[in-house]
Amino acid sequence: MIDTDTTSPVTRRFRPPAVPQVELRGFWGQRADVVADRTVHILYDRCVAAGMFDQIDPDRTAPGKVVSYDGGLMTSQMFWDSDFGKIIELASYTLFRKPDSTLEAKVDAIVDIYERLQQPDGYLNSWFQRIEPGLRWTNLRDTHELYNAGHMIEGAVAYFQATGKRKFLDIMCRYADYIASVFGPDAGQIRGYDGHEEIELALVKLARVTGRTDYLELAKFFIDERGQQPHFFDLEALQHGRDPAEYHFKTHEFSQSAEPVRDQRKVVGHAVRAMYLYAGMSDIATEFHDAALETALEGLWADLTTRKMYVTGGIGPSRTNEGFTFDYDLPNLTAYAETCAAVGLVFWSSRMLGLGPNRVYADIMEQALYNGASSGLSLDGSRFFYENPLASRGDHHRWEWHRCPCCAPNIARLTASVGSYMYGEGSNSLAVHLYCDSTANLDVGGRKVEIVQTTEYPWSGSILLQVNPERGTDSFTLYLRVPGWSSSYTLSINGEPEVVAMNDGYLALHRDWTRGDEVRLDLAMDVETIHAHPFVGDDAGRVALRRGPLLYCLEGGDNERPIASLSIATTKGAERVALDGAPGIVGLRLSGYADDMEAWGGKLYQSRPAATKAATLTAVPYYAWANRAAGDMQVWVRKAPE
Ligand code: FUB
Ligand code: ZN
Repeated sequence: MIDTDTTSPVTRRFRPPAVPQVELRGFWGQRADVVADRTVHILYDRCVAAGMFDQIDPDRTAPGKVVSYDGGLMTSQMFWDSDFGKIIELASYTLFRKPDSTLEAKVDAIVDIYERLQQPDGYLNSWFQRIEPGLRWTNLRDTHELYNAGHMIEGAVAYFQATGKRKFLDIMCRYADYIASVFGPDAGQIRGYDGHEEIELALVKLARVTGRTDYLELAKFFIDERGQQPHFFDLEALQHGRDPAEYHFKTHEFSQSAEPVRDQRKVVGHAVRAMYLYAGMSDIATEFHDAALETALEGLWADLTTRKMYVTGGIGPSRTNEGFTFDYDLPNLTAYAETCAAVGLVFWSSRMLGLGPNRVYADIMEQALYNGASSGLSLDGSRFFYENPLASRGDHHRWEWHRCPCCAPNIARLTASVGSYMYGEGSNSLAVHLYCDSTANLDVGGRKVEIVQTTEYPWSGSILLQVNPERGTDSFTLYLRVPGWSSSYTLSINGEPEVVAMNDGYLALHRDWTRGDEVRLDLAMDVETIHAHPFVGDDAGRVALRRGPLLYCLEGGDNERPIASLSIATTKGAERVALDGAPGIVGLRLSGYADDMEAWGGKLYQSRPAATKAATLTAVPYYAWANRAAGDMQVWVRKAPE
């Protein structure tokens, strides 16, 4: 059952807690520490080195166009504001976790720069104020103007929540108010939207933190307008002297605007844009109880997760459009699977949980989070992947900086904010979506409840939750997710075994909770093999290894080479092992075969299969690959008959 709270200024279902409400320890605590100790400083320094401050600071000479155009009308320099927005958001989370006055002063200085840059009418965009003045709102299709605003709003909300400082939030409210005056259905307003979705979900965050429902209305306007005819981007091009037929990406599917969003059932175009749009749609469906949006989202979800998603939760196989192609097109070696796209899938799935606990969404959120998104950040927090292939010949390496630096701050801000994805707060219920050693201070319809999780998840499926209502005793429903990958589970409360009906993959525990109540959930966490749909040609005859939420892969450094010559015999007797050079990470050792290459010789073909010899295979979690010696890698491994 879905909770509603009619006393709230905006209609309420389940909402995520703010990041500072959840103190992470364990797996995500360690990752969040790496990001706080290292990544956030590295990213700030790289923004300095890339000359980004020269663009945003009105007291410096503007640098001109310094990043080359990448086809069409776009350069990543146009969205440097978004990089600052993401870095402020990231720094906010890390500052809350680890106060650092030097970092805080740096963020304050960026906020001061933006305050000086902001125009009297509220407009704020360093590209159109300093590099291409006079072109404000003339090419929403290509230039990321509202996308930049969205990321800066997200940064402002996070900074306010982490530090209590309002300055950036006020700046961004002024800008949002100005945007609301420019865009809308009335005469003299622009009836349009951005080519790169982002502002929609950001406005929902702004509405939730300020209680301003007009920001929700603006987000809904952008969603409702998308894909209407006559097409806004065609009208805009004509109005500003461009030929719509010369659009670089040829089709409005690229920006999910080929048809109105409520009619959409196929996931198309640029993957990150798609995820950000669906995330915004989910928020609006949650806030407005919009059944037509829900229907569209369910169709889009089915299309993505049954035909277009890698087993890692990576999405968007093609480099050409940074996005989707056709059904079951999931090549491994050439997978684009941009880090931001998997991060975006986490955003979308988490927001589907606003509609109520349902593991259909939480399972995919977890799959993308632990695998296709987390692979984007090195274990030491200093290097990044833009593309996340599922196989490598040893030539795919992490980079330190990219001329399109979107992925690095994206995976870093997600890593630092995992706490907010773990729970949903309802008016008379709490949902636990993800497990991790942690302490959360949550809100149940205005009442406070602390949840302490003690667990070694994801290495173990044993979870102890202590429930501590502030009132001493409180009555509400605690929803616990039982992941789809777990073949069985046991539940006990205060040591007494409990049998509770499962709805949509969640156990609904309704009772009078008393401070100190203990819930123990033990999830079976077996090593299993996954098979792909027969139409995924690359994966035919192959299996992927999974244990709990983690996908595994074989890396050259741990195995006989080349790993293409290896096959898995069985997962029976698979052992958990420590890995050289990856402390704290659980590897898997299992039995298999290696092709006998000496016996094969130099031939290219022969009329019988290669002879094989027994081999021991060692697998590493996919998120942790490419952190030790460079080498080849495969997620999908040939399966030998048992
Ligand atoms: O266009 C902004 C960001 O840069 C996109 O989200 C990424 O795909 C990259 O193109
Ligand atoms: Zn990216």
